[in-house]
Amino acid sequence: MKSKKQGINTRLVHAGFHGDPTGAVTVPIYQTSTFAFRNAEHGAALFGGADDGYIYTRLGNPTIKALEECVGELENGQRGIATSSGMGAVSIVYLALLEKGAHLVSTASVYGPSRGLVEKHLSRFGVEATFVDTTDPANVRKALRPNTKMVYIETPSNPAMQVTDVQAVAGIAHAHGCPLVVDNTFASPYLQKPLDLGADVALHSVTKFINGHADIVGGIVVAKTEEMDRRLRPLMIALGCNMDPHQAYLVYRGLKTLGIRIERAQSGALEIARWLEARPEVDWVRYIGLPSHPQHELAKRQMSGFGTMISFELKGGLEAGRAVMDNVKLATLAVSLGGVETLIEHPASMTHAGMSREHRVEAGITDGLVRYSTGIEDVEDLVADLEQAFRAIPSTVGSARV
Ligand code: LCS
Repeated sequence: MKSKKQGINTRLVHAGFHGDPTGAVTVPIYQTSTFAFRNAEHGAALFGGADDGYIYTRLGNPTIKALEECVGELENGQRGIATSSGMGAVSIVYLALLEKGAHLVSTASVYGPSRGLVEKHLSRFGVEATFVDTTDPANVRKALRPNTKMVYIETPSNPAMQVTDVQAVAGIAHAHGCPLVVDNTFASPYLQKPLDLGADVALHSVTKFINGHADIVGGIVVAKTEEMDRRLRPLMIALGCNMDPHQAYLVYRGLKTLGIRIERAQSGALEIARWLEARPEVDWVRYIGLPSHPQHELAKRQMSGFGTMISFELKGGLEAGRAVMDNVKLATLAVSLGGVETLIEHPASMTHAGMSREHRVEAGITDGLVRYSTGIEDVEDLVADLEQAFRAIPSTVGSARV
């Protein structure tokens, strides 16, 4: 009984698993590279598509398929296409939907390497890109060119926390005859369903919320239609950026608790964001659940919650931010996000260091921006941790800006 009408937490626990011949109650790890054919005719039938069984793990595997079906169902799309990393998912989409001489329009505050892949690598094949502030959909319309083949947005964006109106941008992209791709990593399918809002493709770094336990790197792409799936899936197979069965098992296991993890962490995030906003040392806080966030109303309409990510800047700028990052004891100073453990990092010198300063500033990533990924620890402990770290801000930095 696994209908799409079931609640999201029911689907998180059950979707993708259809039983196992051994009676296992969840999907086992089919740790095998290849699958035996019953005879030569069977092998030929599998390759010819007359039999949809398994051939070779790069092409498909029962453990990976369980995860792909589950995420596909959560996103209300086709079965997902699981990849070795989130960048694998981004690569598939770019390579499938762009061609020599093509142009794409993308969010300026996109994850740094998603921009780098176009500017440093695809540019060698004549691909051009325009990065704009997609919080104003009119900027997308203005950036379109006759050779624009794809609109790619990240919402909420990493780490500027800018929210883009998916429905409005989908309308603009479709009127131009090109697909809209949404990096849904920061929201997860629990909080936002881009395909329901008009996007053609949703993708994730499953390293983050979907897995949620900071123990694997992975990605997934979900197409809205069969036709789009037929454009994308062959790229995963050809590039060889498939997920591994053990990796898929861990992600599928982590995914079951996505709802309870997000509900808990986002209630903590709201408290921490309010606490930060009230502190005299803080210059600004960007949490989409705060009414002060410029796209708070839009986020309320297109998401079912505000998530767990907070960006803030201290009045003492980078120097003060460093003091906090060096003195937190419960939050861990590390990149990545979306796990059960709270992480803190400095995008300008870490995750987004590969971007030029000009591009970072354009994307809202100021030198002093600190990113905080709220975990599921007790919020009183997280606040106490920040409070003691704030005491380490040298009084000499005062309100000086770096
Ligand atoms: N998309 C977004 C929005 C991301 O935040 C990341 C990784 C990726 C794609 C790529 O996924 P990966 O290949 O790493 O699985 N973001 C990271 C971050 O903010 N810190 O470390 C990685």
